[in-house]
Amino acid sequence: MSTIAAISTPAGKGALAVVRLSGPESRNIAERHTKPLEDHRAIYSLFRDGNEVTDEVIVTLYEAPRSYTGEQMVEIACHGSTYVQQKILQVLIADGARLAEAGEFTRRAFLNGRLDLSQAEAVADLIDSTNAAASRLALSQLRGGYARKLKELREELVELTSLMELELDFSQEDVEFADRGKLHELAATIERESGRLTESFRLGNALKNGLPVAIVGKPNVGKSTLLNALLGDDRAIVSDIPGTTRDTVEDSTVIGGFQVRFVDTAGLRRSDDAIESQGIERSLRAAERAEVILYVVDAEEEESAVKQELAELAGKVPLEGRSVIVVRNKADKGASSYSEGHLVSAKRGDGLEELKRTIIENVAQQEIPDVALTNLRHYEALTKLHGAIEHVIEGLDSEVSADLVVIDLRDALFHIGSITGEVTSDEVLSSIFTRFCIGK
Ligand SMILES: Nc1nc2c(ncn2[C@@H]2O[C@H](COP(=O)(O)OP(=O)(O)OP(=O)(O)O)[C@@H](O)[C@H]2O)c(=O)[nH]1
Ligand SMILES: [Mg+2]
Repeated sequence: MSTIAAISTPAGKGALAVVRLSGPESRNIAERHTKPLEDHRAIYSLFRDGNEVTDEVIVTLYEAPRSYTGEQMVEIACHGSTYVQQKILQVLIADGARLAEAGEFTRRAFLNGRLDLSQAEAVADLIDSTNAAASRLALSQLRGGYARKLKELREELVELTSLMELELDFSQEDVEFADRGKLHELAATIERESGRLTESFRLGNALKNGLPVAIVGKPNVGKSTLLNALLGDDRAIVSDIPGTTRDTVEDSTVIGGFQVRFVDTAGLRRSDDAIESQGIERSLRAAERAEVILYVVDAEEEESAVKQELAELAGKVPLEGRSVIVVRNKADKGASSYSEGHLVSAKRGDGLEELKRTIIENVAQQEIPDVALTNLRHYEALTKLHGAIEHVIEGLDSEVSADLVVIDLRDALFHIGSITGEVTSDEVLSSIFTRFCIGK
């Protein structure tokens, strides 16, 4: 195994920087330039390159396996000038260390069993997190709450599979080992738990990647003006020509501690223009993907007209499970007697604070769970697992022969193994670890 080195702090100048080494030669390479090191001790030392002193540093040795990667590691905290950082790194590389690839430290931690794959991914999420909720979820995933849940699920699956296989082995002798009632119960538990996890993805995803909010409505009602006002930024083009926005425009902001991802869309109308029609198609798809739909109308519009528009929308986009908020814009010009929805003036900024509060109301009211699915790869695997276990239950119900049921169970086991990394191809591993920056 080679010894790798990298600067683990952000690129550029800082008060301090950390250069890390991992691999069997870490200590030897470092000690050529510093005082003798002691395990798990921070040692003050000069860092020398031959006779020349490069910097005063604090060096910590971590003997295997008690280190982040599970290998022998050395961390050198130096002063953060770009010259000093680079110089130390160069000296270590001249001595036989190799420059680490992106995510290689964490990849080694995974390969040495220090982290499972879902925890390694949580490290990347934690580094990426920009709000309190996302960081809390990533930390909980890293600390293993989620891994424990998966392990339980896996154990239940293994138990069920082995019971079924036992039955298979003795099928000639006409004995039933586990009664079908018990098998059924176990399968139902797995189905319930995997279902609960996949359901947690909606909230988990909203917390991590931002709550998706689509702004839709007829042309010229002020959707783009509303987007800009909510973002506090001139993001989308506004004009009094209906049909200004042709493509979806996306940007996010933080509201009350939650990341919110707004998508402004092309105004909904019948159009003969091919490009505009495509834009409208995209609007509908954005609405489908959103958790919250802001349906914008003119404040002067009458109740019956608004109701009709909402009915049309419901005909094109399945609305159950999403909240639809009617936003009555241009209140500065006057308003009809219709009393529902939010009266705002995107242009003047009236009513926006209340609207923002309503947008995050749903997420804000939900308790942030300790275990929630935030990762699309896991979501897909768990959805497949859930499908397989539903098959198993059907099989048990209809007294299908045990060997067919076992095939579905093996399938389910494969999917859960792909999340934690027990059965994962090199390709998947590479795509996961290249998300990291060098030095992680
Ligand atoms: N008086 C008033 N005018 C507004 C308000 N909001 C938007 N407008 C005006 O309405 C016109 C259309 O605004 P846009 O934001 O481009 O409307 P849109 O819904 O994005 O239109 P499309 O992209 O064509 O679908 C512009 O002239 C805006 O200045 C408002 O609150 N009050
Ligand atoms: Mg627009």
